[in-house]
Amino acid sequence: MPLAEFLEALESTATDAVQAFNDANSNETLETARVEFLGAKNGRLKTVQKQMGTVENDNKKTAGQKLNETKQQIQSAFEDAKNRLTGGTGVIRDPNFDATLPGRLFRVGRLHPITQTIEELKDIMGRLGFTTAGGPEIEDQFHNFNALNIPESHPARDPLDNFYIRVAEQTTDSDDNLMLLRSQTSTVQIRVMENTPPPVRIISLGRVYRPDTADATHYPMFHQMEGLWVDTNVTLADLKTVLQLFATNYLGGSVPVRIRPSFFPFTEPSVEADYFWDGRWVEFGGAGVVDPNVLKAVGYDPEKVSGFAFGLGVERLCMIRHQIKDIRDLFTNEVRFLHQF
Ligand code: FA5
Repeated sequence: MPLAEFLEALESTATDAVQAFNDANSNETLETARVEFLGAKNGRLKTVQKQMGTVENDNKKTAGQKLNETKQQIQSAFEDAKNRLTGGTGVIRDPNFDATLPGRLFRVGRLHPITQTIEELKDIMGRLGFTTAGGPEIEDQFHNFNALNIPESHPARDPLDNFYIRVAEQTTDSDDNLMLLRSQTSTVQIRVMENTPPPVRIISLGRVYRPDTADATHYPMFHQMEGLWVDTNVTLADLKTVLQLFATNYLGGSVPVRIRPSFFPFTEPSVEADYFWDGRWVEFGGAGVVDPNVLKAVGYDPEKVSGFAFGLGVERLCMIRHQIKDIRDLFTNEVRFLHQF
């Protein structure tokens, strides 16, 4: 092919390409032009390029230079068109899109109210210096009972009050070895203290399981927030301060907190914590000063350190905040209910 003809073919390809890219006004027209001119197989530029082999050897250098210039010219016309259409964002705007129209709500998925509550509790307790710890939901009896000072004969171990399970690896039929779905997050206190020397200041949020009949305030699976603070000289007064700060942060304002005597095998003294809300006292959970036997079970010296622990029902906290009257509403997964949060 004579050089002049080759250069002319390049020239007209460039003119048509620039025109097509300038005219492109949508994703589709830009893509069509790209394939027509820059397509790797049958694009017009490629077709002209293939003819370079037929240009006389003496003219090949000139032909090559012009080919490169043309390539760059077409490529940059393409880039310009793309930037023009995407406003530099890489996303091509619909030419029919009218940014001046009023916005309409687009419903996307959202976090379950319990998940939202958990995130908020972590945030509040994090600001009070508590880090988050975790533990397994399938527990052994040592962590769910023994280490928590709950003796073999204690009614809390009753099969009617626990979901015992036999796991595959278990070789013996002895009930002593049965695992269980943890009935309280207090198990995590033990796991943390076993692995961490004092001081510890943790919370643990997770699911617990009890064969309770479902009613407006009970469900067989629910969540607890466990708290544990062990250090030199931590007292019941610190517990009350933390519960009070928590209540103020979670419920807002000055929510009265009271503690009543109670009993848990792993705390001494033990208390029940109530908050005054909506004209009545509402129970949030149990708490107390960690029993010296528990500290001993994890290798802590009760002469040197002391601490408090608490376990609050997350569903109850969530229900109070959002005025949910029935805990079962949280688990039926009715979309119209969930969309309110
Ligand atoms: C405990 O589970 C103790 N582990 C709490 C504790 C921790 C005491 C650390 C001392 C030191 P209790 O069984 O009371 O305590 O449960 C605590 C809270 O869980 C209750 O106050 C309630 O808010 C919630 N809860 C208990 N059972 C259910 C249920 N079936 N459904 C929903 N929430 C429940």
